Amino acid sequence: MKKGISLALVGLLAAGSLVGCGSKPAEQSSTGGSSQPAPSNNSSGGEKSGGSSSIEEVTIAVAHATPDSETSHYHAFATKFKELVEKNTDGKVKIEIHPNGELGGEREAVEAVQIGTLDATITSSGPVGNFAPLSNAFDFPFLFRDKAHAYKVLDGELGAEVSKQLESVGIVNLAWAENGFRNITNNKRPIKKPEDLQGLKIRTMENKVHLDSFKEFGAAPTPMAITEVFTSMQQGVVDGEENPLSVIVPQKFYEVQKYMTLSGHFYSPALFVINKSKFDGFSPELQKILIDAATASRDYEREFIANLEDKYIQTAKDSGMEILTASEYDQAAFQKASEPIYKKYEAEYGEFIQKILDTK
Ligand code: EAX
Repeated sequence: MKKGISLALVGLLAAGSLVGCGSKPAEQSSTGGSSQPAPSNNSSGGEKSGGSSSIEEVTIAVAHATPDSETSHYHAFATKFKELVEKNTDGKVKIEIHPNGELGGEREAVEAVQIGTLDATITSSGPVGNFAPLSNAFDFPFLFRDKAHAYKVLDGELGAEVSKQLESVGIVNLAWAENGFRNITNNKRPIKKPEDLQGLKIRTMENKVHLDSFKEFGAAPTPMAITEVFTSMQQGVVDGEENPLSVIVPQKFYEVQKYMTLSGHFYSPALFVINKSKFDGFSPELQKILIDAATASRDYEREFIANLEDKYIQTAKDSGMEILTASEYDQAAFQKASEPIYKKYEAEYGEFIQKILDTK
């Protein structure tokens, strides 16, 4: 456990319950910024500890910028979280979901959580580096070997270190959820090697590592909030974008994109963040229920995406997209083109990235 994590958190995680800390005044934070809440030992997202009579009546607004359709991963997370929290508090705590980016894009939502005008949001790690720079260390090209590697890193000490940095700026990360391995789509041509991106206007998230990576690949990257992407592609403002299948298909990008390469060039984590002073103001018992529900929703959402992978691809195919699979594109060429990114950020992220690579 990294030194510096608050003793309260050690107690919370070790005891696997806040009851032991029940005597602690609610205003004390019971989280030291760990992103790895004690994994709930049951799928119900943690048991009600000692009944809900002592739970405060409160409504928590949760926003996300993805559709509220039945194949939308963040909506799956949010509805599972709502189900668990409302069940485990006997309805005393209400979760109000705001989908479809109705409260703005992801960077705006994280900013709103930070200043407290929004309680919580599910976001990709994309814009998070603007609040906790260390988060950008997760956004490097071809960094994670596979999802198991990503989960081990995110749910362990390295994820906790980034969450601790987030907490220092007023944002508590209750869980590292999943966005997924990102793929390139565009309207001009099949993308087999970096040269095929030459001159293409590719939308990226507001993330300096992603921007620099697509510059290195030869594209003309354009940072943009997800809420603008569909119309920007429809109007030709950008030629393409890159996203996991869990975004491309529910957002119906296949209606305005012809080509997709299953490049998996970045693994994109997601986070479920809540305003720190709001969270610290909750009773220890409610904090435990929220942490357990977030952990269970994280596991549920990861499985949800895995179960839909083939269906996402089939939907894109049936909608007329021309798809290049991972074995049909030149991954080695893209990895070679990524080397200057690692050199450029060696001083800032080199040590942390080595810890990620060393995580087996
Ligand atoms: O988090 O902005 C993006 O491309 C994200 O992948 C999307 O909003 C889901």
